[in-house]
Amino acid sequence: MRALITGITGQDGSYLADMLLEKGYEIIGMVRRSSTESFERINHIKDAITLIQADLLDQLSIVNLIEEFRPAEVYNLAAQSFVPTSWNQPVLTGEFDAIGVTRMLEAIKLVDKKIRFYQASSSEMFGKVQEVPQSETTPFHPRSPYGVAKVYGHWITVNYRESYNIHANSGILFNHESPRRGLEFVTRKITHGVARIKLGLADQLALGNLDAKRDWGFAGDYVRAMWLMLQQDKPGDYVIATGETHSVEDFVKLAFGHVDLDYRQYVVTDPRFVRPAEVDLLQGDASRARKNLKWELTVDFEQLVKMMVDADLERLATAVK
Ligand code: NAP
Ligand code: G4F
Repeated sequence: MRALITGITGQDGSYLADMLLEKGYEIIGMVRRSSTESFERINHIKDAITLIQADLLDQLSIVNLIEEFRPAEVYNLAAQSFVPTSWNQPVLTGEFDAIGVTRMLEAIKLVDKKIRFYQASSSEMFGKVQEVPQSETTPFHPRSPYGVAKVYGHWITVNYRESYNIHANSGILFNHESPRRGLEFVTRKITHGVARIKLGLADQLALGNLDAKRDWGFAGDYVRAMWLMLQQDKPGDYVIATGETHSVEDFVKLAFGHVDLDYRQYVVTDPRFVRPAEVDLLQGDASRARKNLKWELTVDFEQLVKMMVDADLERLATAVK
């Protein structure tokens, strides 16, 4: 089996590549051209995969890639994935996260409609939530240009499934984290900040809205759900979530507590990190995935927080030695 992963240098792309390699897949990773290569998350598997330059902004590069390698499965994980950037770069975010999906689907339609497709949709599409918990039938109300672009990406995936009979799947994934999470996302910002404070490298952590609530899971569990969707006879849409919700403050408290620190002495709020429109509460209902995909979690919230703090402590302690 050959799989193409866009966004292979990202958090999810790297975990998915790890998992597919273990299953015996041949992996083609799509990377965009950069003056300096940043393959930190896939350095350990670089010799076992094939990296090819192409860009979500460039239709022909995607067609050529799919034509040359003819993958059986395509996982479209590449995106401008940071919500605050989407207010500063709304047009670019739309190009990547909305029209980019159409470019991927057009390439599949042109080359071979039997290629199975996974689209990385997001719980940000629920935004100002219309019900709690959110499931596949909950109406969308996105609150950022990122969320709006992802709604487009979701519906174009559904549309190509219905119009051309493509095995096109939309995974509506709630927040998922890991030691490989980007440093600007709140979980990693917190665990990295805790490690720096514990090691005496910093004395403060500036955050935005501590009241926002998220349904946080472990990325390693979520990439398994992506693969499971593509192994089903019928394509579909699936919410992937833990079903639990916790505030940013809960995360902070647990992360500082894990290294015996009282967060109230270190955390300050900074209006720079407060968003023009917030998603106050996310909590997913993954019943469909549990029933149809037999998908299950292996890491709970507390284990996730501790895993991330421990990983940052170890990384920083080694770096300062
Ligand atoms: P991430 O760590 O930010 O990775 C994003 C990836 O997209 C990187 O490999 C990046 O490449 C690539 N990329 C960006 N623009 C590109 C372009 N124009 N052409 C080619 N590649 C491009 O994101 P993630 O957390 O792994 O998330 C993966 C996907 O799931 C994203 O679509 C995200 O929106 C979605 N999602 C994530 C979550 C979550 O909680 N993590 C939840 C729901 C949905 P560079 O290395 O070159 O920057
Ligand atoms: O970690 P975040 O930046 O993630 P956000 O906005 O929920 O988006 C992530 O999850 C989505 C799935 O729901 C993905 F689609 C998306 O690609 C991305 O992976 O922020 C989480 C919460 C927000 O409510 C934010 O306002 O944390 C709050 N927050 C508080 N202080 C902060 C901060 N967020 C960041 N990034 N930095 C802060 O200092």
